Order: sequence, then C-alpha cells, then structure tokens
Amino acid sequence: MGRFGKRDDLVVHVEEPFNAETCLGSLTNPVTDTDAFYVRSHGPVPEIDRSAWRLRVGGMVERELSLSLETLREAFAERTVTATLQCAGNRRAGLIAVRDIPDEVPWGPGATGTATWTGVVLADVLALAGPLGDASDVGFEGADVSPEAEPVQQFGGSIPLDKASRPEVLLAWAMNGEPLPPVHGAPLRVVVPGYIGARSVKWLERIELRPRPWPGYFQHVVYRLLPADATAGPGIGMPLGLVALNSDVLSPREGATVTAGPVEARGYAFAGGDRYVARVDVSIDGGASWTQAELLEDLGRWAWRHWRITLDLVPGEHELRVRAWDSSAATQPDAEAALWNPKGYVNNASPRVHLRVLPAAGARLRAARA
Ligand SMILES: Nc1nc2c(c(=O)[nH]1)N[C@H]1C(S)=C(S)[C@@H](COP(=O)(O)O)O[C@H]1N2
Ligand SMILES: [Mo]
Repeated sequence: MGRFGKRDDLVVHVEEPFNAETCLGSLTNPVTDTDAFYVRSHGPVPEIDRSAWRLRVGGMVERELSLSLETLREAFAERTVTATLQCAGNRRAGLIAVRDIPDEVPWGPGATGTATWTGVVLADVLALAGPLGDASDVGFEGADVSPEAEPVQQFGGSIPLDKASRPEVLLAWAMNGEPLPPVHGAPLRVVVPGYIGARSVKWLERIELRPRPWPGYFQHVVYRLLPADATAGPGIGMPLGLVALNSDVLSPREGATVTAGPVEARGYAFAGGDRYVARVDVSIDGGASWTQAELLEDLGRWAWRHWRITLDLVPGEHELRVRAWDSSAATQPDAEAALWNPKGYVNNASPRVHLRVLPAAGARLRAARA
C-alpha cells in the first residue's frame, strides 16, 4: 500500500503535493477502484475538523447558508451519479514528445477515472439559497492552499449557473460507495460531470454565486488553452470547461510484441460535455481503412465507454490507430503536433500503438523445417 491508501502500482509523478496516475492495468475496469484512482492536487491535503466544518453559500443569493454535513444529509435528497473525471492535462506526455513543456506533470493516459459519486444535488442547495437574477456563475473554493498559485491562494474554480442547475452536478461525500477519502476531497467535493477535473473542487468550503467566472489563479491564469506562441498570464487564452472527446489504447501496450493471428485490443473513450461516445474505429493500415470496435458496458451519459476489438494481425511491424466519434459527429484530431500548446492541455489526438507481430509457433516450425 502506498501513500494516501493508494496501491503501489500508481505512477507517482510528484510526491509533494501528491500527484499520481492510474496504471494501464487498472484503467481497464469499467469503474476505477478507489485505491487505483488518479490524484491531482495543487497543494497539500488540508487538515479539516469535520465537526467544525461548514459549507458556506453566499454571494448573489437571497439567503446566505452555512450547512454542516449532518444538515446536508438530512435536508436534501441523496443522489448517486457514475461520472468520469479527466484532468485537462491527461495524455500531456504525447505533447511533450512534440516539444518539451517544463514544470508541468507529464501525465500519460491515466489522469482520468470513473467512479460512482454520492451526495446531494448542487441545484437543490442553490435553490435554498435563491440565486439572484444577475448571477451567472457558481464559484467553488477548497480549503487547500496552493503554493504554486500567484499569489498563493486556495484552490477554486467556477461553472456557469446553467450547468450548476443540472441534476448531475453533485456535492459528494462518498466515492464508490465508501466515505470520500481525504486525498479525494473529504469531507465534501464538487463533481461536475463532463467538465475538466479542475472544476470538481475538493475539500469544498465555500460556494459563491457570481456575475462572472472565478477570478482565481486556477481559472483565470492556468487551465486555459494558450496559442502556441503565448505565455500564461491573467485572462490569456481560452478557459477550459467542457472536456473534449478523447480515447486511448490500454492493451496491447506501446512497443508490445504479439503473436500473429487474432489479437485483442482494448481501450477507453470519453465524449465529455453532455455528449456520448457514438463509435470507436480502429485501423491497422495507416488509416486507409477502419473497423468498428465493440462498445462495452454503458455506464450512462457521464461516464467513459470502454471498447474492444479482435484484429487479425500478420507478422511484421504494425501501427494500431484509434479514433472515437461522439454524438455531435466529431472525431479526434490526427496528430499531436497540431495540438501542442504551452501548458500542455487537451491532448486528444487519435492514439497510436506500435506492435511487433511475430509468426505463430506453427508457422515458425514450418518455416524452420522448410
Ligand atoms: N481543492 C482542490 N480541488 C481540486 C484540485 C486541487 O488541487 N485542489 N485539483 C483539481 C484537478 S486539476 C483535478 S484533475 C481533480 C482531480 O481529482 P482527484 O484528485 O480526486 O482525482 O481535482 C480537482 N479539484
Ligand atoms: Mo486537472
């Protein structure tokens, strides 16, 4: 067992604050085990006294609220949603391969995962507070202080009030049926399905109804898509919100050697926003022809979709290419080079895996005898 109750097979990128991604083997489960779920934190896990803790709701509201955990549980209906979280930096390693991105975590495909989240519907809490007419955004502030931020500040972010009014957005105290672990935001975190992980604020302390998006560092300066030649600064680049369609191959692994004949490939695809994965195609001839993969268990609108396909491979060197399609008929861009950006976000290039296919044993034997 590693730190924070995590398994030893997580890929730890930073020890302090703890940042670690799920290994390929654990990503193949439809719902990610809590002890294998990735962790993305911008500061140390804060110490929170549960009995003194209150959720404060304020800003542009008719009634300010201060709610204990007990009150939240008693006053509002409980709801569970299965949702995928995905960091905007997921698959950044593919962009770093194009051109280095210093001082950013080199995430592989595992800065994402799916869990069942249980708590109350944010909209129910907002309804009690009564948003005023001019409120357009809902801000969230965590208890953790990030030394990375300029100036040093608590982690925070906001989503549009429209999204915050939807039933899938939760204030969650449980993950996969167990109490939310400290490293994932206990006692309470926001879960915003379809949005970048950064909006699912952990260690939630304060909700603020606002006339504009969150002005803090983690929304106004970082988690923004910059033009390739820009440097990060307040309000530079476009704020990231809705997750873009993405997918990756989980097996076979990059550089694997396999035997000729039927080879099973598996992976995930996540549509983001409120879109769903409509199709996943696989090519083994450089994109000249594509075959549809089978979509596996449907966990609902807010979760990724795993896929599998059996390919008939002949001996030689092969490149397996994958492209997902979503319900808006969008597909993934072809190459990482065209997506490179200074902070290394939104790498949703069509994934590729290179394979060495050896002749089957029988064929090798026949060749040896000939
Ligand atoms: N308070 C707080 N909330 C946070 C963060 C953080 O550093 N502090 N990181 C965010 C980011 S960038 C991501 S991707 C998700 C990761 O959630 P997890 O660590 O539970 O997997 O939490 C988000 N919520
Ligand atoms: Mo993130």
